[in-house]
Amino acid sequence: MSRKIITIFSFFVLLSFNLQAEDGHDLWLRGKGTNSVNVICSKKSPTLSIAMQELQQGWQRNANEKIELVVKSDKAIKGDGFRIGKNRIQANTDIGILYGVYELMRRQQTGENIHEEVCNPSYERRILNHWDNLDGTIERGYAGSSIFWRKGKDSLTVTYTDKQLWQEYARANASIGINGSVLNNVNASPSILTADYLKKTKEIADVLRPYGIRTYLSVNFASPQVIGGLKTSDPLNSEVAQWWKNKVKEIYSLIPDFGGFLVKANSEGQPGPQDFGRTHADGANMLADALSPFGGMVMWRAFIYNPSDEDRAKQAYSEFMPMDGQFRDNVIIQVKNGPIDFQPREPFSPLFGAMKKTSVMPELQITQEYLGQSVHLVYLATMWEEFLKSDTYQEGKGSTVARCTDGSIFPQKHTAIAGVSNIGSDVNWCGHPFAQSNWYAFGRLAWNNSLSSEQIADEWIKLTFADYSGKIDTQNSIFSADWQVNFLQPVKQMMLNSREAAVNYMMPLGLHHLFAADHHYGPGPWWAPTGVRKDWTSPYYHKADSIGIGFDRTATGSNAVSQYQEPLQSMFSNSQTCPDIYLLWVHHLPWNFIMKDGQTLWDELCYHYDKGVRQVRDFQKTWDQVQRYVDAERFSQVQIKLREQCMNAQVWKDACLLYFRQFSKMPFPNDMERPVNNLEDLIKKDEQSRK
Ligand code: GCV
Repeated sequence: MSRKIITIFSFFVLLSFNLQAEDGHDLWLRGKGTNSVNVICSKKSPTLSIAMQELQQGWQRNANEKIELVVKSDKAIKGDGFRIGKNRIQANTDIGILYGVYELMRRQQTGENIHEEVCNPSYERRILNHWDNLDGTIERGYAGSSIFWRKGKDSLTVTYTDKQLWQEYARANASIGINGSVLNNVNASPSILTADYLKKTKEIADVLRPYGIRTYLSVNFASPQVIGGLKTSDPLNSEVAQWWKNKVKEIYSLIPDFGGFLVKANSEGQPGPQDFGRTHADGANMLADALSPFGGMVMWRAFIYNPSDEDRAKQAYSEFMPMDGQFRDNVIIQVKNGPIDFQPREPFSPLFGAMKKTSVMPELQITQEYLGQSVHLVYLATMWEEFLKSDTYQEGKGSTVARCTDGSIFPQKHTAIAGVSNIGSDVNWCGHPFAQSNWYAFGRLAWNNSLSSEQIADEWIKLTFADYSGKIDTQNSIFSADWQVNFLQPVKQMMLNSREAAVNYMMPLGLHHLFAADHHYGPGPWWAPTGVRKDWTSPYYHKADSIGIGFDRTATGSNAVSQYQEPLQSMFSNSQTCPDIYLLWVHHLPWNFIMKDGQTLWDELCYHYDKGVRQVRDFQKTWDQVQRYVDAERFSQVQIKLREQCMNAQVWKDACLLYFRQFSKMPFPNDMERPVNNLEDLIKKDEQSRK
């Protein structure tokens, strides 16, 4: 190495060591104020005090500027929206003021223009669903244990540290507009409704309230029997209905602004109204009647499927469509974005836009259950943007999922959107430093469902990595051209490509659910142990055989396409017009099927897997090149995780291609990098890991 190179290298290493180590706990709220500000607010409340404090701690414009906070109703402002100007924030509610303050702070820190503007939320309720169990574990959680619950003798004790953490959590949520938290897993323990747990729930609710966050609980439909001592939980039984009424009254006496219940019923072994010969509508309406006098809501999940002959993708629509219009107006049906589950890619669930007389809300998954968990760098906003902008055609062209759920098309009494949280007790909350961007992006999209994933990534990178020392000429200032070109741009591009890369190396061209076992992490296209439900095995989904690959959901197969509105139905049904990204989700096609670009299906599949691995290798290079702009702690965390992601991507590619080649019997294209693993070893390793 030449002397000059060594000098340059040492300079950059030193620079990166000079950046203060960051553990990521401050999330996107690292910005510190540089000047004092004169805040004028005529009203007092805990929420307004927070708003004033945020301004005083974070003000980055001229010293001693005046800013007015005005709570005054204005017809142009909806719900908790606000009117923002350089020196004035007006809102109908106190929480609207707080949101306006966070918006102002964000704009100051990201260098975005501030002109007089009204900002209204797309959805009335913007909710995080925590799949936290009462023993502190988190179903599909990859960032430590629950911040709300723990096991052991002190499980119900509330400490100062607990409250401090809940407050930080509430602040982070409020800063991006999230206004609801479901505190426990949808696979709900009946104990959550016992007096002790309700008392603890009240303590949590008290901390979240000033930040505008309402508390919700997941409930177990069999609670009247399990903790109430009743003989049945039949929703049409008057004693059962009364039991729920009493329980709801008890909850509201502790938590006057309680949001309501989230229910997973008759799904994956959970109890529900069908156990008593009743319908989902019977169950949901009974709970809705108990909550209604207090303004509470029921979020009833449509995620239901049985090990029946009917294609799993069809079941939610088949079950729920006949009940459209039968639900009370304080029931909202919570529908996962995809008809099967939170797969790396699926078309949108056909229930969106189809249920016209029932409120429907999207459920997204922030925790990366099927997308590399807290190891893979996968920015999910591109996936959510694709979903929200999908045209359902239900009320003509332009009936996007976003417009079908946010009240623009159907006059829903309530509008809402939920995200399954990726938050845990890890210092950086989410495990992977970049997983924080998914929490951030969920909140931003819930507030404004027309934001682009690019804008959100831009904001997040600036807030998470830029320098807020107050000097605008530092290396990492957002105003530095060097920082913009050599850090912001490449890192943003990496984020924007990351979901497609994961789809490429995991399940391209519409493949789905190819995981080995219930861990939902590594590949297992072979995974089909005897005795396991068929719809929980991989071959059920890919259907690879000597002829071809893919799940036929056209009229010659399960006809799931019939659940979509025209022109989607026809477009999906024809393999020549079906978008490549959904091809094998809808069609079983021969290995030598000719794709739109003239390649055979087999070659195309190979190239996608190969590309996915190369994309992650490029992410590694990108990250190494930005070392001097990142503190050593976060830099090395991401670097280590990218290395693992790269090895995992290689395993995904090798496992899937080597397995499928047994059926295709076709050679790998010449210019594709060869597998480096062999299939028998991968299968053996997978089996051993489960012993
Ligand atoms: C909470 C998938 C997940 C389960 C989850 C379920 C659901 O099946 O693997 O862990 O259970 O979805 O959304 O209810």
